[in-house]
Amino acid sequence: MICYVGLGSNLGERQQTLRRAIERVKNIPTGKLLRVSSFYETEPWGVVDQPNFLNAAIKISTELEPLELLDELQRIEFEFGRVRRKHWGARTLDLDILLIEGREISSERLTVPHKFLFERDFALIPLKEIFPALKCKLHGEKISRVNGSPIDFNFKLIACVDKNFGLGMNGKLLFRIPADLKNFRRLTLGHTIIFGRKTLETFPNAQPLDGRRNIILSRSTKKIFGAEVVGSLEELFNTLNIAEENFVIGGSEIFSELIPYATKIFLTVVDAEVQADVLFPNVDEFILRDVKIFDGFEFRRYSR
Ligand code: A4P
Ligand code: MG
Repeated sequence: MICYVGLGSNLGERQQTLRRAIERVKNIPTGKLLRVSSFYETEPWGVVDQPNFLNAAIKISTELEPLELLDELQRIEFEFGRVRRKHWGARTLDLDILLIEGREISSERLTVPHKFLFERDFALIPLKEIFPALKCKLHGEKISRVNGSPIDFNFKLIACVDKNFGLGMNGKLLFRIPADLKNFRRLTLGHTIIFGRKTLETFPNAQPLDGRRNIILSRSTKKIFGAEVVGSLEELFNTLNIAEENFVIGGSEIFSELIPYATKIFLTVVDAEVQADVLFPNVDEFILRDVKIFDGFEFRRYSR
């Protein structure tokens, strides 16, 4: 099922809490993070003598039943130090199930759509950002978009695949097409490129690429001359600049980690079917905006 979850925090390091909670949702059994909203600074609704909230919304898919999902979300709230005290009171992390596609639920533990969803702009505005077809009217609550969501890094994914979105085989790329390599260089030169250690091995002499800020996302912290090494997405977010162009260039694991936060995808699709052991992740959450057809391949550009 497809589900929209609202996040709120008004105690502690709110931005870090939301970012980590969003990452944590990836570990829900069968859970997949599909899309993430901006972060919004909002005035408290209901009980007003408490600090401002930071609110956001995410879209996820899961094979769990709604109540099992609620259990998982409450477990995450608990891990983040949430203590249930005052109703509508201050909290480090609140996760509410806002909507489930095609489902309405009214039981003791769970009401879906969330019972106050259509009364609260702090939930509607982030939700509408990732679910533009939602019909709702707003109430003029004081809400401002603030930087801090991982989507603010404007990650651009760039790859060359075959017709079946095959990306690589035995640690190697499937294709080396001069026009594609030239396009890759043109797009990324002067900007930041983010990649995994196995992708480094595919570069000439396994060396970082010139003329770009090279950032390697890797569990091993072994130093690489000419590149920065970060050990986690949180560390990556803390070193990146939102004003920069941040290109994600592979491999498949890094694409999968960052695609929920990406705003654009540049794909060179080669008109061939080749055996592959790693695939580019599903692009269904993106809209194909532009296709340029050449002899034997095409350049595709997707965005949200
Ligand atoms: N529950 C029923 N339906 C749902 C659902 N769709 N999603 C039950 C999640 N939980 C649901 O929630 C109480 C019980 O609601 C849960 O045990 C679950 O079985 P809770 O999180 O323990 O208590 P709560 O959060 O204090 O109550 P509630 O009614 O969930 O409050 P809300 O609606 O979460 O409101 N102002 C701003 N600007 N931003 C905010 O994020 N949040 C609140 C809390 C108040 N004011 C706010 C914000
Ligand atoms: Mg709640």
